[in-house]
This record gives sequence, structure tokens and C-alpha cells, in this order.
Amino acid sequence: MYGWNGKFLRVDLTRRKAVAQQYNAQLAHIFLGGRGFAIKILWDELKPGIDPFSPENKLVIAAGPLTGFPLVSSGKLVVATKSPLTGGYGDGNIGTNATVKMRRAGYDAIIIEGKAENPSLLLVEDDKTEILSAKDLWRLGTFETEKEVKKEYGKTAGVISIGPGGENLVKFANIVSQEGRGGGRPGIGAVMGSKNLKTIAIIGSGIIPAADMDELKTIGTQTYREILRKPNYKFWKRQGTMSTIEWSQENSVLPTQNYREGIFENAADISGFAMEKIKILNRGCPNCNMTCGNVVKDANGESSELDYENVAMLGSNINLGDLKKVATLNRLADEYGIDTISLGNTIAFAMEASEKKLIDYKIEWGDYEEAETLARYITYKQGPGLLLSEGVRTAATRIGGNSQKWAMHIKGLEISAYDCHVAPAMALAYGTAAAGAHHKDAWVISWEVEYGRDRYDEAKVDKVIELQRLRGGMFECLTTCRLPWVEVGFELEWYPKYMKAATGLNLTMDKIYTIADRIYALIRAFWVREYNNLWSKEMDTPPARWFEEPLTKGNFKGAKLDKEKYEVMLQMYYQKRGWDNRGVPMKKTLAKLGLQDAITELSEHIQLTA
Ligand code: PTT
Ligand code: SF4
Repeated sequence: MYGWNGKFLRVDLTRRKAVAQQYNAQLAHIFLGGRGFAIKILWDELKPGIDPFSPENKLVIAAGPLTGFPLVSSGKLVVATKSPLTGGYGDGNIGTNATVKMRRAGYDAIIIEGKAENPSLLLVEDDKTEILSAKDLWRLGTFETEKEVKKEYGKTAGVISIGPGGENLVKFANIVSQEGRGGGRPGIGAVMGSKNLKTIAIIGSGIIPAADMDELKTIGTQTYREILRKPNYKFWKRQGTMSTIEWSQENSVLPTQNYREGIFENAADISGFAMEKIKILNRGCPNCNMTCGNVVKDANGESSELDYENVAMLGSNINLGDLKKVATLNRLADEYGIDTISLGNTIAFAMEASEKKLIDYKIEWGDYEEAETLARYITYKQGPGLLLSEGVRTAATRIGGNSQKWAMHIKGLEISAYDCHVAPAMALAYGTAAAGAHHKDAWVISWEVEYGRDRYDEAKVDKVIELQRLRGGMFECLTTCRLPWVEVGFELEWYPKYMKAATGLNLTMDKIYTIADRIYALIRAFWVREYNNLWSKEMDTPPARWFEEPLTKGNFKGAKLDKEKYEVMLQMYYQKRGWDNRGVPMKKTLAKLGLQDAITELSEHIQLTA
């Protein structure tokens, strides 16, 4: 096999054993890698209904057939598990040297099962694996943890770690690497914490096998140069994802005060241009020449790496218009190892609940000091943090008072940073994303703004599916960064060429789409298997706020989503995917995608439509 190493590393923390396992080419050809491997492993190996924090849950870290090669932005890693936040499939994507090192150590994925007795460090050094004590690292923030690990195992070791958020099982704790790359929004870091696994260090010195290494290096060099020539490249290096703040404000989609509004009066103060004034350097993921991590000095003079989502959620959404203070909250989240999107969403929820006197705790819109305190309370599960660390879905259920209408989540995952009062396609993208309300699967909003905001039609449904196939399917499986394509217009045609050089296979876009559809169907089957008869199309529906409370400001004043028309689009989406009117894959769809086993298994949990 070329392109793939053909090996997984399986680590049982309970028995303190690690074994390398060969897998066959068939698996690689039908699931590709990354998210594809993750869902296949979790579907096959997890018993339905398990507690996500029990030793029975598994944590998969997986790369794809392009990861780690000298190809454009190929330093990404998928981290996946059964999510404690949503109860369904959860994953995230981190740019980290750990993925390159894992591939060079000879593995395409690491499957972590069981639970270590004490805080542990997993060390993978080529074909040697050790489970070591992490007693001295426990309670450290993610930056210090990585620093200490590198002191011991060398600067070039790839390291991913959890912070106190993951240790304390905050349901939206994630995994952090390289002081500013964070991934695993639906609590993947908390599952790592439940296994007493503080950090993973990987040293890999081998060569990833390629079908045609000369060709791979030639097109690698050619395409890195091509990126440099892209017209938008220079501006991208200046602002990265931060330019989206201005765009979102112009288009009334910048989440403000818990998604009540789509414009923020202090947007200019937290924009990409404001960021440029306090920026000190660019950082990025391995194998990338677009390095888009904007490192700034925060309110305490510490460095903090800013991206659009972080700033919108910890800025406009909580009504905070001071970028240095936003940067401090962002740094705290990275140090604690908690997801910035869910944190900003949850703080905004608390501010609204406080305003409506549904909780005793007092926190006003834009109150930076209290927001910082609340981030700490959440991380350490103190005071109001105990409830809020469960995420807004659970918090709303507990505090009542109609708060479910403005608990801004879908399937339990807090919505990321686009307001959808006038963006039905983006609402559908959130509604049907693989892990809950995440923009990663289909960032359709930029297309939608051009196409026509208030239309509810088939073209929008088609676009959501097309983007899910590319972003949630191809990029999550190959596993490389999608931003060269999304942000500077790197042509998609390069990926089949990359695949040919890496694996020797002719992977056409049609074949990629079929693989993506297979993965979406299996992820959906995973959700349905977990929820059984509690599953309904409501699970794919955004919160009531967007349908019932119109915008009160800006060009779209008075606008809101139309529930009936949204439902028509949702049914159209199901039909096109071959799912029934509850959003459950039909037998014939599963059969067509080669998922016969899933028919038998899923039939034990819910009645399937033929
Ligand atoms: C992703 C989500 C995002 S998406 C952001 S900013 W974005 C937030 N980043 C966080 C962070 O930082 N620290 C923290 N404690 N929590 C954070 N939560 C949020 O997580 C990220 C980039 C970005 S920046 C994006 S869009 C793209 N995402 C990609 C993806 O998902 N897949 C892929 N193949 N390529 C991608 N390229 C881009 O990567 P989740 P990163 Mg992220 C500090 O994890 O769970 O998927 O949620 O990984 O290495 O930081 O790169 O405006
Ligand atoms: Fe990482 Fe940005 Fe490069 Fe993507 S473009 S690989 S997120 S540095």
C-alpha cells in the first residue's frame, strides 16, 4: 500500500498495552482516512449507549493519505470520540506536528481505549510505545505542559495535550497543540481527561511511503509556489480568518449578544485591521506556507493567537469590544483547553440568563472581568461554572423559563460564529453538520450572500451537500487543511493529482463524493443508534430565537427565519441524501453505499425505511 502506512496503533490504557495493527487496503479505499477512519472505528467498536466518560469509550486520532507529505497544508489531525456534550459523534481538526510525526512513526491512526490508573503521558517513538506518569504535568495549562514535554523529548516532538478543562471533564474541553492550535469542540479533550491521559508525545523518523515520490515532490514544490502567486495571498498573511469580522458585520451575520443581532457597534475595534495594530507574528500548522495564526499581545502583555471564530464568540457575542481583552479570554481558553466557540456561546447564555433573572449569578453584557472569572469557574466547575460546564443545552433544561429558545446549539453543540436570521442555507448547514452546529462541514454563507439571502430553494440544498462532500468529506479524510482552497483559491484539481502521486490510485471527484456520502450516512447512523426513538428531525433544526425573534438593527431589521420553509429545505436535503423524513438513512441508501452491516445493526435500534 502506498500513501497509507497500513497500520494503526491501539493503546489500552487500562492494561497498559500498545499493539500495532495492520489494516487492509479495502478499508483505506472505502474510508480514505481521518474522519473516515474515525467513524468506521467508532461505529464498529463502541457499544451503543455507553457513557462517553467510561473506559469503554475510545479516542481516535487519525490522519489521512496526504497528511505529512510535503504537500500544501498537509499538517492536520482528526480527533474523534463519542461526545460527552452531544451524546453523538464528535470530532475536531487540529494543525499539529503530532500528525506528521505519527505518520512518520508508521501509523495512520492511534486508537486509545480504557482508562489509565493515574495521570499519564503516552509516548510514541517510532515503533516503541510507553505509557508514562504525567503526575507532574497534571493541573498545568496546555502551553506549559507542551513546554515540559518538549524539554524531556526534544523540540521536534509532536505534542497534543489537555488543560484543566479536560482534566475536570468540562463537556466542551478540547485538545491543544503548539500554543494556539485547538481542536475537538464537542468535548474530545474531556474524554482524553476521563482516560487520565494528559498528553501524547510523538517522535517519528521514518518515511511515509509514496507511490511516486519524485512526482509528489515535484507537484509539491510547484503547488507551494502557486500558493505564493495567488492574488489574495498577501492579505491572507496579514489577517488570516480575521478579515471575516468585517465581512460578517457588513452582511449582518456577526453574532451579537447571544445571536440576537447580526451587527455589533464596536465591530471595527475587534476587526482584522484592529488586530493588525497589535499583531506581533504569524504562526501556523506544519507543512503550510499560508501560516494564518495571528499572534497578538493581549491585555496582560501575553501572546494569544486569534482567529475569526474566537474573536466573534468572545467579542461581539458577549458584547465585548476591546480586542486585547478578547485576546486574554482567548488565551485563557487555550491554556485551559476549552473550546472558544462554546465558551463564548455559554458566557453569552449566562449573560442573558442573568439579565432575565433566571440565575442568581450576576454578569452583565460586555463585563470583561466577570467573563474572565466565569471562564475560570467553568474550567474548575465552581459556582455557576458547575452547571455551565455542561454546555447550554443542559443549562437551559435545568434553568427553564423558555431559555431553550435562546440556548444557541444544535444537537447539543454550541453554534459557531454566524448569525442565521437571514441565512437559511447556513442554518441548514448547521442543522445537518456531522458533529452538531459547526461551520466546518459547509461554510455556505459566503456563497449564500451572493446568491440571495432570503431564498429557500433547491440550489441552496445542493450547495450545502456539495460543500459537505468537499469540506466535511474530502478535506477531513485526506486529511489536509481546506483553507488554501477556501481562502486563496487553490484549485481542487490538485487533490486527485496529489492522491495519484501519494497512493497510485485514480481518485476522481465522483469517487470522493461517494466516499463522503458513505461517511455522512455512517455518522448519521451513529447518532440515530445513540438516540434511538428520541431521534427526530427536530435534532436538525436551529433554536427558536432565529425563527421567532426578528433582528432589530441594521439592513435586515425585522427579518427572521421561516420555519415552514426551513422544513421544506430540510426534507429536500433528506431526500437528496437518501434519508427518510426523520433524517434516518434508508436501507437502500445504506446498501448502495456498501454499508450493509449498518442496516442490520441500526434495525435493532429503530425501524428503518426500505
Ligand atoms: C474548530 C474551531 C475553530 S474553526 C476555531 S477558530 W476557525 C476555534 N479555535 C480554537 C482555538 O484556537 N482555541 C481553543 N481553545 N478553542 C478553539 N475552538 C474553535 O475551534 C484552525 C484553522 C481554522 S481557524 C479553521 S476555521 C479551519 N478548520 C479546519 C478544519 O476544521 N478542517 C480542515 N481540514 N482544515 C481546517 N483548516 C482551518 O484550521 P474543531 P487549528 Mg480547529 C486556538 O478544531 O473542533 O474542528 O473546531 O484547529 O489547528 O487551530 O486550525 O475561524
Ligand atoms: Fe494551518 Fe492556516 Fe495553514 Fe490551514 S492555512 S494549515 S489553518 S496555518
